Amino acid sequence: MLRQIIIRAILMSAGCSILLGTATVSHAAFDLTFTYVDPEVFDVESLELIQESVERSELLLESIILGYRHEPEAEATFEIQFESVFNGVAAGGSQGSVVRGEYTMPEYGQAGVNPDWVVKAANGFDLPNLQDVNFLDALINHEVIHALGFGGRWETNGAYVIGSGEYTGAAGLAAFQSAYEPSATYVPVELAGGGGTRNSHWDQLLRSSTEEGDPLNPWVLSPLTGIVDQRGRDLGQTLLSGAIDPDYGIPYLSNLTVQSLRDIGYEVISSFPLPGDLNEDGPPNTDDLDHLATQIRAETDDLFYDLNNDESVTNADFETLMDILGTQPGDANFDLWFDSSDLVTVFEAAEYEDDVFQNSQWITGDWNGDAEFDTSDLIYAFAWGGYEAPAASAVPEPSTIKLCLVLFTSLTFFHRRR
Ligand SMILES: [Ca+2]
Ligand SMILES: [Ca+2]
Ligand SMILES: [Ca+2]
Ligand SMILES: [Ca+2]
Ligand SMILES: [Zn+2]
Repeated sequence: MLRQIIIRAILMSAGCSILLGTATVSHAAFDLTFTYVDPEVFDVESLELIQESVERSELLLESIILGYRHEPEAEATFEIQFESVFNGVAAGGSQGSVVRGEYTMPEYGQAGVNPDWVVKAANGFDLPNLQDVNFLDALINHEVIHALGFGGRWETNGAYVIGSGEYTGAAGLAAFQSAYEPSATYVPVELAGGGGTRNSHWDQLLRSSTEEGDPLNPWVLSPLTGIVDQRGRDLGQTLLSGAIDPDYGIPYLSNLTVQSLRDIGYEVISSFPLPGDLNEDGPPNTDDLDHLATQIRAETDDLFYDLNNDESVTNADFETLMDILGTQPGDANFDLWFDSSDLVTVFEAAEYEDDVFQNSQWITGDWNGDAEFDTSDLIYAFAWGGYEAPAASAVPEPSTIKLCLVLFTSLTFFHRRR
């Protein structure tokens, strides 16, 4: 499934040379498999939340990891056993040992969450203003990355000396230099906290630890280190720091973490996120158009979203993202082609001129980014001139406009009949 998405992303970049590197084309898929050891321990709601998070985690990591480094072209699989844990909120680690070229890699991994924390984590830990934030995703992504060997396999692969606090794996260090500190000679590693925390996370101020914080009153302290990346994000807030700090927002997956997986034997994408993956969930797709539209409506000043480099985030960037994805207005089913199947898709979704405020996405007919599906989307899509024409060669023609009018009439009829 994911493989198809990646291949599609690569194919559609063919007409647009600024996009995905051609190096990814030849790689076989990396397949992460999850098995559930004790699903009966979780209640129905928790198990569902876990399975949804695990699916998103799989999508993310299969987008990032391309294979094993010693044979990057070969099909590769890795099994993660998911289970309940009762010591702390969540846990994960790698098991067994297999030599692949110059790397000593785990045979399989384990990841788990505490059944008592699943629903709470998925609802912003019940913190004010954070109920909409799914921290279960962060917990599971964190533990799944440990399951792959992050932290636990650093020393056996020559990337870290226990107790040093200095990560020196070449790929991780290069990513740290490029995103955070150009002159760094190591990446700072956590030395506070218990045995499961120290020596296996990027550094932060571990405010709940006896060494760096106050276990009795951690919340008044800051976890931040002052080391920030180009986007102003602190090292202490990465997904792979030693503690989750929900009052400081959603932890972010740093390219540092992704590239560090190279140092323990994984072939990964050249940089995270992939071009067009603006919601940073792994694959570039129409969810990213919806995400960018939300940012444009909110008038963000985060230039991460300034895709056309004009120092502002506007509808012009939305058009640039369509180019990056190889799509065009009207292509609801994201097969890079606007035709009657797209119109069937959106009218089946039945959000055309409905009364629900800002409920529509690209896949349900909002092609101009105002979160509604109405006549302006159809006009925009047909005026683009790409009906039954590939995005790259879309040229408005009189016949298209005529077709537009005919279709528009029939669509209105369709709508009324519903
Ligand atoms: Ca995405
Ligand atoms: Ca812009
Ligand atoms: Ca289509
Ligand atoms: Ca719209
Ligand atoms: Zn951890």
